[in-house]
Amino acid sequence: MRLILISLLFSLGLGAQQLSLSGMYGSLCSPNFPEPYPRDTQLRWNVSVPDGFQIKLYFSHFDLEPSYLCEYDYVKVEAEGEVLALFCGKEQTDTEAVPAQQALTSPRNSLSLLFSSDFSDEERFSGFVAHYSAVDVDECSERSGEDALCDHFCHNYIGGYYCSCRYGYRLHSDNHTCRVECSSDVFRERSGVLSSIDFPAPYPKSCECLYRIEVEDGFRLRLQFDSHFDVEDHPDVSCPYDYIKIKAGSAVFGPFCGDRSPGVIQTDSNVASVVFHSDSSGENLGWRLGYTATGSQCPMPNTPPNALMNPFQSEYFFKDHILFTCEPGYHLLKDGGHLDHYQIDCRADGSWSDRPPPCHMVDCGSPKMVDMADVVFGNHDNSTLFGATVQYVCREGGVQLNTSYRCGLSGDWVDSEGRSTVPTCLPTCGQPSRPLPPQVKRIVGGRSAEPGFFPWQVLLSVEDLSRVPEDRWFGSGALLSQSWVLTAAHILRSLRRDTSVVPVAADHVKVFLGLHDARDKRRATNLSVDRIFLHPDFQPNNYNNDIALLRLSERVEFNQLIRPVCLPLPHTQDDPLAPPPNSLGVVAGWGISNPNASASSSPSSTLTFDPVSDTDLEMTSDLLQYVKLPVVSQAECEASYASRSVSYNITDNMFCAGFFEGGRDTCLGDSGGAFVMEDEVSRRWAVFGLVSWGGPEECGSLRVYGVYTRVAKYVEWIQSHLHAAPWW
Ligand SMILES: [Ca+2]
Ligand SMILES: [Ca+2]
Ligand SMILES: [Ca+2]
Repeated sequence: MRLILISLLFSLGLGAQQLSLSGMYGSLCSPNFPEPYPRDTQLRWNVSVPDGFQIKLYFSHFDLEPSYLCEYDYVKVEAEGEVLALFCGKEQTDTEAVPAQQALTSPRNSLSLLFSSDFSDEERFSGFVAHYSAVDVDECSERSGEDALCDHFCHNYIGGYYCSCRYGYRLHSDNHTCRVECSSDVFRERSGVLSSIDFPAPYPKSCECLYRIEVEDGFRLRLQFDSHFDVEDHPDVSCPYDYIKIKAGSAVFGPFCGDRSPGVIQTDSNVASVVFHSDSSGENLGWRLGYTATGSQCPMPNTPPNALMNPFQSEYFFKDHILFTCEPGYHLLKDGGHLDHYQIDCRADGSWSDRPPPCHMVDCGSPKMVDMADVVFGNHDNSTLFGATVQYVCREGGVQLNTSYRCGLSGDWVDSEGRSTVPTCLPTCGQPSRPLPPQVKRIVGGRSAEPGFFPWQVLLSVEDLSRVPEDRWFGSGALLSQSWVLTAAHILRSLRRDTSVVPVAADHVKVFLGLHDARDKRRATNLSVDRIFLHPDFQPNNYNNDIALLRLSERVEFNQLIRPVCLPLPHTQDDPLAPPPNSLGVVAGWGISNPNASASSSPSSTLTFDPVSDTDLEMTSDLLQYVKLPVVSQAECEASYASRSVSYNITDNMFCAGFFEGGRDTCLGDSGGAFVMEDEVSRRWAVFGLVSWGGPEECGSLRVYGVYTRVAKYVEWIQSHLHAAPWW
């Protein structure tokens, strides 16, 4: 426009002289000022300032020839081809304008001022003086809304402006748009939500977002868009500005834009990518979608009879599993073994990992055999299946703690309290298979026993290799259980010159059970010894605490000739000492004695019941003998020995038995053998004493009583070794 005007002016022969002004400020005035301006003059000032500024122009003096519509002389201010102002005269009229205090502002950084005078002046006119300066453009307030120069924040400064973005956004290289990093990590959960940034606030411009969803193989992704959907579109062209596009496997969905939600998209893939593109303009609210992953469906499995499924569902999909168990009394049979539970899994291809195994009724199998017991089945068919019952019946009149067992849920035979420990048949103690004749009173010289009278009687053969020459002797003991034998400590002590108490080696002791005729030991049961327990307080000088236990290396089977003896009740402090004076007990033995040998075999040289050495073994009888003896009062016992020598010490741990008048039978019996008494009510025999010592005169002399270890005082010690001791 300006070019056109200039060319027009030139075409009119009015070509104006041109001046350029480019300072940040300046002034200009009419030619010859303050003298009157010349006639027929056109002068143009082209004023420019740097980019980012406008020009402010005002007049400090103005006096031009007035004319109608300023046809004669005038000042015209133009910019960008437009006339900003046309001034003439000196005073404002209807047809003439003067600048007065008015300031003009250029739209941009340049303007031009044209001064024109015609051929005449009616008076003298002094002209004008104008001033200009560069002023800043506030670009930020200049445009707003969709036309705003900046996407988010606009910052004005003198000579320019710049843009910045909200937190989380980056300024695009156009220095105007704010964009955001919208490509995220991969979504791997089986469900999730994706949306455009800031949804439901307008999404950022210039976005190129990529979202990836990847779930395990075997799942299919299903996407559902919110009904609120707003992506910039175009009425005629398909999504030219902004769009969302989804790829899943080989399928592509979209592009989508506009305000209609795409709704549900079911894919056939476990992987999908969602692309969102936005251009550099527009304010649209965006989109949101939720996704879920569903696995292949597995068919409903057949439930085997008596089986239970957990969880029970109407449908099963990939990754679901079922735990199979059985109803009570059944268990799963799998590959020949029994299982409590079995799990099958729904696989990616919609098949089950395995078939459910069948449930079989629990079978407890054959009940465990128990020593001395027979198993009696509760059913005619000897069933060992769940619910079947068995009873253990002890042979040989043994006593049992638990008898009835049932095949339980777990496949074990259990008792009424659910325990699966097998019963123990405790042999009844102290019951000879053949009763002693009741009329036995005073027996001179003892009497031969019959087999089965004293089934607890054992013969001990002991070797002591610690001595040179080696020593060997015999002793007796009493069987307490299938594994334990009670005897006197002095039988099992290694014979040393000092007073130390050390047992002989266990493998140098032999035990003969069920022996009747000492000459025929082959018919007896011969067992070895596993361990020897001498009483810890045994005193070899006075035979105090003369008691010991043997543990057999294997359990002995009870029969007519081998049975245990009972123990008396434990002695407590307030009880009178047992057995009471004058009560009668029985001692059995083969009558092995050798008074001569005792002198060299023990520090307590006068004790006649010392173990007897093999070299000059002497037995009074081949067959087992027995004798009935009265218990002597403790006072008489102590007095009888005190009358002989102060060296004899009768303690409470000992008692005496025998007759005042003596007699060979009173010391019949072997060292360590049992002094037994029968309970009148239960008719059982218990061991009250162990043959310990006697003397110093020959056995059978006047007022020489046998001295016995008082077993009742050691019951607790015995019990600490035998956990199920046989009680009277
Ligand atoms: Ca004029
Ligand atoms: Ca500015
Ligand atoms: Ca857009």
